[in-house]
Amino acid sequence: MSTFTSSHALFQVFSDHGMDRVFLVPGESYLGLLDAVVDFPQIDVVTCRHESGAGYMAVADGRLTRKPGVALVSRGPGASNAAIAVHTAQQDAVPMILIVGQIAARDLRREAFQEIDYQKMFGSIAKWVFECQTPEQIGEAAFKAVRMATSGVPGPVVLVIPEDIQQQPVEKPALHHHAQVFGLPDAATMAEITTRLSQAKRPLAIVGGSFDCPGGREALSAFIHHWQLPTMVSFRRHDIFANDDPFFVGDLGLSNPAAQMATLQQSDFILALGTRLGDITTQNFTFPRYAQAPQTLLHCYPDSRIINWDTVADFPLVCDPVGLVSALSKAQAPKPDAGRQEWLAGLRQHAQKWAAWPTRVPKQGVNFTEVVHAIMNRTPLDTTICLDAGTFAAPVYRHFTFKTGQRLMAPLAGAMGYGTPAALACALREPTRTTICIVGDGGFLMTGNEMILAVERKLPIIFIVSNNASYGSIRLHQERGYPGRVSGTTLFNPDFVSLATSFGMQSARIIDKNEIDGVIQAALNQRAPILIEVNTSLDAILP
Ligand SMILES: Cc1ncc(C[n+]2csc(CCOP(=O)(O)OP(=O)(O)O)c2C)c(N)n1
Ligand SMILES: [Mg+2]
Repeated sequence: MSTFTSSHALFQVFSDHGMDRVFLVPGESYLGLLDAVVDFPQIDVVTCRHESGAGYMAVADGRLTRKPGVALVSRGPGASNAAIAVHTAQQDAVPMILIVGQIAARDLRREAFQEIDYQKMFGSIAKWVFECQTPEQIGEAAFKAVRMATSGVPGPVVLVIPEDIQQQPVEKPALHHHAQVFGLPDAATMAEITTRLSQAKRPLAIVGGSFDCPGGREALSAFIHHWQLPTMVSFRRHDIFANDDPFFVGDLGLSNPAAQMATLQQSDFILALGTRLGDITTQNFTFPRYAQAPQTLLHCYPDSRIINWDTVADFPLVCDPVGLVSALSKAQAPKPDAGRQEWLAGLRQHAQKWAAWPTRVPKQGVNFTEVVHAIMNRTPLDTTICLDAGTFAAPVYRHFTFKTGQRLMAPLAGAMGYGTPAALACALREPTRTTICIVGDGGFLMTGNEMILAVERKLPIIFIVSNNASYGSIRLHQERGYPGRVSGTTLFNPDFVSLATSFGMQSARIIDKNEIDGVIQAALNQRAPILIEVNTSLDAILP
């Protein structure tokens, strides 16, 4: 690079923070940025087909790397298409930076061609929205974006850069954000926690996303075993704690049975570790009960905004959950006690009953639960399962046993269209792992075009499309609330197998349950991108 420009400053800061990939759909509003990235060969530029795909890939990449996933989009139309990813990053607590090219600074707020005031547009879904006004601000804004996206509850930041300030000479920035350090509670509080934990007769740990970091799961597992604590995972965080562990007692999700919840209410000490205790995990703020639970509540999360907000804790701990459990693992724990064993056994019974595989033989088509069962039986430990939103995913959440090493990438936001881009981002990062994308016929046609990247980059992803010719999840709700009045939920579909062939991919179709095992195994063996269309039964999911 001959002259160091304001756009170089942006990529310099990103590069200095180990951010080595950007996802984009180009636009004339950020030609300066596109030009500058040429001078950063260490940054992989992934060209996408739709800004929602680029945004979702950035969300998945941010979740995997714990560094902000970056998407670059054009003003107005591009930014509008990317909004779903900003929303998903917020709901999923994932660090992400959306860069938006903007109309020239001199024309701001004149309703110029494709102008949007992004502060207003993204103000309530992004952690921070900043529109740079001068070239000199860009490097500093990039630094603050990294800091904002990754600290506290991780989340999305939107950086808006007018086209006429992208190519001015500036000084090279030297800014580096180090992870914030949170101290552990003082010795007296730690002693009080261990005393109360030793005395607890019916303790329960609820564990969440903060353990999704190197060493996090291991530290958590050591702590749970040391203190012999029945453990539940928070909403869609199934892979935080091994589901075949003797202390695993299920997940807190959308449909926990009433009998299970009644037993859980009898706990006397809840440790909410690294979870925001959101509405779904807490079963609409009933467990732990809003605003003050009858149980002793320890709530540990590295953001003071979360602690003592919806649910008041007896031990409100704004610190690193991994550090906390590591410290508590060193304290003296009580000997196994018959009462606690009985409590654990009761909770395990509830979880196992709920997770038992059903056998429902549909009138037509394949029961998709059987496909999920085959995937579970045949996938290795280094498998990443990427889910879209829809009923096809229900058996994964309910019945799939995630073992140590297996990973779940599911949109906490319940956003359709996430599965395919997420699988691509995962396979780009970890091409030797087995990556399986499970998606419905509805969600697949939202972002499925991005699948071409698997062919371009030779990513051995298995795309499994559950085709029930319906927005099945909504049809299910419709049948419950308005029986027999089908409206707006039936889908007329293309031939997905031919579609995959036209993309230059292998493809297969499952129309009978006897084909499931063979097709899944063959796909796992071939280590090349493949799409499997499953002729999924709709009546198997309807009431
Ligand atoms: C972007 C987006 N639009 C709409 C919805 C509402 N929604 C949730 S599930 C669903 C249907 C999913 O259909 P499909 O992908 O075919 O999966 P199925 O439920 O049939 O298994 C819809 C429309 C959503 N969650 N996200
Ligand atoms: Mg469907």
